[in-house]
Amino acid sequence: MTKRNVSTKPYSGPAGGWGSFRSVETRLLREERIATGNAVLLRQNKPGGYSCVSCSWAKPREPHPFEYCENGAKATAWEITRKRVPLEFFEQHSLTELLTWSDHDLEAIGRLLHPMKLDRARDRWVPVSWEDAFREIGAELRGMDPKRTVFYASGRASLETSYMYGLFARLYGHNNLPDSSNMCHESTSVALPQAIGSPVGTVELDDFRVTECILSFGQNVGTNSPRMLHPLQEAAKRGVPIITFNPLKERGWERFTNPQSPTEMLTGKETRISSQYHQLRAGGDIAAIAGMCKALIEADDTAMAAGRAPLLDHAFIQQHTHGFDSFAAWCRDQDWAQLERWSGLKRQEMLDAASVYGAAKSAMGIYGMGLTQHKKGVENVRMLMNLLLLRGNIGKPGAGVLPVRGHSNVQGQRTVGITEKPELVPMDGLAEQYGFEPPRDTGMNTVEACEAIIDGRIQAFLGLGGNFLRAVPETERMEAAWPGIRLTVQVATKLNRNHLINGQVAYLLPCLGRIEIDAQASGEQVVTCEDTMTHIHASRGMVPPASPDLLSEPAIVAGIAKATLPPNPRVPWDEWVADYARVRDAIETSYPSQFKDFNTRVHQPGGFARPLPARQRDWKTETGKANFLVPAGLRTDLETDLDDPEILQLITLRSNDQFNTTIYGYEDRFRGISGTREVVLMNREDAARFGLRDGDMVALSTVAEDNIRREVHGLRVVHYDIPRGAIGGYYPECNPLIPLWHHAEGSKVPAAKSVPVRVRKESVAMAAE
Ligand SMILES: Nc1nc2c(c(=O)[nH]1)N[C@H]1C(S)=C(S)[C@@H](COP(=O)(O)OP(=O)(O)OC[C@H]3O[C@@H](n4cnc5c(=O)[nH]c(N)nc54)[C@H](O)[C@@H]3O)O[C@H]1N2
Ligand SMILES: Nc1nc2c(c(=O)[nH]1)N[C@H]1C(S)=C(S)[C@@H](COP(=O)(O)OP(=O)(O)OC[C@H]3O[C@@H](n4cnc5c(=O)[nH]c(N)nc54)[C@H](O)[C@@H]3O)O[C@H]1N2
Ligand SMILES: [Mo]
Repeated sequence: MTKRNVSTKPYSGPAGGWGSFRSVETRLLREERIATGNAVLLRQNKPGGYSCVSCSWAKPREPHPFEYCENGAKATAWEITRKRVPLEFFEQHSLTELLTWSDHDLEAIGRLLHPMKLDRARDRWVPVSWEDAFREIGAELRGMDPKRTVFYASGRASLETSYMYGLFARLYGHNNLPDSSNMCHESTSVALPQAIGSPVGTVELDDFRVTECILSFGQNVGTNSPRMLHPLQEAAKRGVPIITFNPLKERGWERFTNPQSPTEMLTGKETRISSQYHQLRAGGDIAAIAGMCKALIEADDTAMAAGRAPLLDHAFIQQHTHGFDSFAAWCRDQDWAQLERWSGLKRQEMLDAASVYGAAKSAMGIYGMGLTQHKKGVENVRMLMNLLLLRGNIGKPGAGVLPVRGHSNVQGQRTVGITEKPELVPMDGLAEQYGFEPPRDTGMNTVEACEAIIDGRIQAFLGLGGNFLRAVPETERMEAAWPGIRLTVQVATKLNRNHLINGQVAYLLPCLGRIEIDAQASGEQVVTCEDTMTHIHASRGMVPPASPDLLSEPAIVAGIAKATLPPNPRVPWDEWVADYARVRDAIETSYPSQFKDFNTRVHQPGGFARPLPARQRDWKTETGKANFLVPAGLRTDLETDLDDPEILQLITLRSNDQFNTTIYGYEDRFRGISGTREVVLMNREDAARFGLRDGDMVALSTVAEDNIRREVHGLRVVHYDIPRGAIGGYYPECNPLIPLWHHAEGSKVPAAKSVPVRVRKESVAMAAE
């Protein structure tokens, strides 16, 4: 393990700029891929090229010369690295020893090359042939109760693989298909159908060109979807007001220098992104939006009474919505003192935001985990919809809702059946297409799967990518319960902590990554993914596979499925693996309206959009209208007692140098934190209150009444611009603090953005590193 220099100093540069350029080149160098890397990156997110394996941001019809960002480039370098993990590595290192390695060091050893089986007695991974692995996994699964098995998907696998995986689960006999979305935008998938009858965002890239106002809530653009900075910058240059609500000053929402513009790079010109930046309380969004709605509704009342032009879109409300009167009454009843208390904003700030929003003919609402990962994450999203509906901001140019999805195909996986909810899957169609009776009962989502694992009810866990144990809450109890599972199978590209903690019988199956050439019987294959704007794109691998021993994800899913299920001539696993276009035909048969002419349209530049009724103001809700939905109260975080000065609210964050549990390095450049992830970001006044200086070491412990001890030690205090009462720490290091039951009502997304904790000074000298 390398020694790192720790430094925590505010960063003055913009998002993008030279910092971004240097970062890309360093990473390619580190993965020994400078020449190939730069050539490969030129094909990223382009027609005929491959889709970035990082985030799910839209891929434009007419791409920029370099349609990639700093973090997309890091993800590419990480996948096409020249570093390899030979079998000797696993002879040299026991799994118990590897458990002491960091997340970064585990993945940094490079690409996994060979299928392996756990040798429990020797505490090591040992080689196994693909045939034996499939046969043995199949034999295990055949002896189990399908309802006691879990098939997890992480969000990166293609539409083709995901369709096959979901079908395999149902042919086998269960709907236990939790996915990373259960920890992410599930609050969106629950709230948007209630409000507008469509589960996904409605904004298109073209809307950025004409919008008159952009509202952003709880999303970190500079780190998590940097390519969105291009349309944001264009909008900002047009003078479009951008209003941001975030407890932290995230650099991407403040200012940006386009690293692809020679002029901007040479002159150091920055564009200011947000025209208003409101550092609200963590969990203050319902109150902040309620304040804006109240301001608009009351100003509209006054305007109407005086015979002036209204502020609300009454024609839209009349024709297209339901529940306006009770929502408006609720808003009028709110008290400014309470709104200020729960939002952490001044009344004037809410009025300022409302008046700019109220003057714009069109507006879009962008959001991320800052809304979804709260106890009231579903209400947060519904509240944003209420605000948009007041002015008819849906289904017209420049307007709409834009949840920024995470993994590059997480949205698409749901589209083709990765879900525990049978009502979202065309079960009758599948029954007819494949001649079987699919399970109709609701399966387990992520939190429910974790509960079942802790209770010892799960016999097998299959992971199609991801790092489940590291991503979920309640780390300690989950790690303790995991070996109680009989069979665990992980399909992965790189080694992670979940591969060190295994079931009694375990397999680690290495697969091709999306950037690699995938040659099958019919030739080189393309795969497809859906971006955050419901556009479906083809992706063609372009570098040779890390090893000839790797199989593609469709081949692995088919291999396990064939070894598990009785033969069914209607399910041509081998033909599908030989030619993925045949899988796309099958998808089109199952989802005829979504995937019409799939194999033809997939090569269209910019991809093709799935039909989305809400874009046409066609509301697939129970009322047949878009619904205003009154929240239960102003609070999002029911556990935190604001009056108890000892309790702080922990926000778990991503750094600029990670993709979820994949830790590329230790440079959170925009936040000025370097060389460590073991930190707590703390308001100076809070720190003083607890007698803590910058650099002091502390432990955090969760406040909960269930008598379970949850602690994280050895964190270094960093004085930071964060509202009083809130602290920031990194995910996944802080996941041991999150109780499993601390999740959003209605969606069960872990409430990772508001964990009530206490802080305690530790005596350890901080100079340890
Ligand atoms: N480079 C990179 N890209 C990624 C990822 C990655 O790890 N690295 N992860 C991918 C995935 S799977 C996802 S889901 C997305 C995640 O991308 P984001 O949705 O941006 O998620 P987070 O980084 O968790 O940060 C959420 C933001 O919410 C703010 N916030 C916290 N609490 C509140 C609150 O109560 N109210 C408001 N208004 N704001 C709040 C935080 O300060 C932070 O800026 O990014 C995807 N893209
Ligand atoms: N406290 C806290 N917890 C969180 C969050 C948070 O904000 N705070 N965010 C949540 C969110 S939004 C998400 S999406 C989850 C993420 O949870 P996951 O999706 O489970 O985790 P990742 O870290 O994205 O998975 C990384 C692993 O995927 C494997 N991998 C990479 N590429 C491929 C591929 O092409 N194929 C296959 N088969 N495997 C591949 C590699 O082995 C790598 O180690 O975490 C959630 N957990
Ligand atoms: Mo996510």
